[in-house]
Amino acid sequence: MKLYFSPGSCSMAEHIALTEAGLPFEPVRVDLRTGLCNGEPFKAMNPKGYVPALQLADGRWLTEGVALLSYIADLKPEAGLLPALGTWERYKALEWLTFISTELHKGFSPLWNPSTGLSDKEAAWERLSTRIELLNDLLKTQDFILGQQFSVADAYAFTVLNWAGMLKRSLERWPSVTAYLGKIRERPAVAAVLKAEGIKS
Ligand SMILES: N[C@@H](CCC(=O)N[C@@H](CS)C(=O)NCC(=O)O)C(=O)O
Repeated sequence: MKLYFSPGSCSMAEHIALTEAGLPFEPVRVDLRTGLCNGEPFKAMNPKGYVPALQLADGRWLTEGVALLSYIADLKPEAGLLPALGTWERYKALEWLTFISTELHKGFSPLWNPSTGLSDKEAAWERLSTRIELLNDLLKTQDFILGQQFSVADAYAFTVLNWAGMLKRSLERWPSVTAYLGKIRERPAVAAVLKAEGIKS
C-alpha cells in the first residue's frame, strides 16, 4: 500500500494513522508546488491531483481524508483507532471526522491562500476560532476527541491544528486544545511522523 503525501499537509493524518496502527506502507512524496510525484504529473496518476491518496497493492486508489482514515482504522480494528462499525460511537466518530474535515481543515484554507486579502483572512480566523472553541470545550472533560482513547480523529485534528503555528496564529486562548496538542505530539508514532516529514512545530 502506498500513501501519497506532502510534508506537513493534511496527509500527515493518514501518515500518523498508519504508523499508530503499525501497518506496512510506502510513503510517496508529492510536490504540491510543482504537481510532480517522482518526476511525473501526480494528476496523471490520481486525477484529483491532491493528497492524501492511498494506492492499494492491486492498483486501486482511495482518496478523501475521512474515507482514508476510516479505511486505515478498519484494516487494524485491534488498534482501536475507531469504534466498531454499526455502533452509535462509530457515528459519533464520523460526526467528528466530518467536523474536522469541513470546519477545521477547510476553515484553514483561506489562511493558506496567498490571494486571500488581510480582512478576509481575519474573518476566516474568527470563524475558525468558534470551531476551535467547541473543541476546547470538549477537551476540558476528556483526553481525546472520542473520549479517553486516541483515534484517527485525533490524528486529523492534530495535523490541521498544527497549521496554526505555521501560520503564526496563537492557540493560547484555548488551554485545553494547547495541552491536548502537546500530549499528542509526544506520542511515539506522532513524533516519528513529524521527524520523517521534517516538521518542527
Ligand atoms: N477533499 C480532500 C482535500 C484534501 C486537501 O485539501 N489536500 C491539500 C493538502 S492539505 C492538497 O493536496 N492541495 C493541493 C491541491 O488542491 O491541488 C480531503 O478531504 O482529503
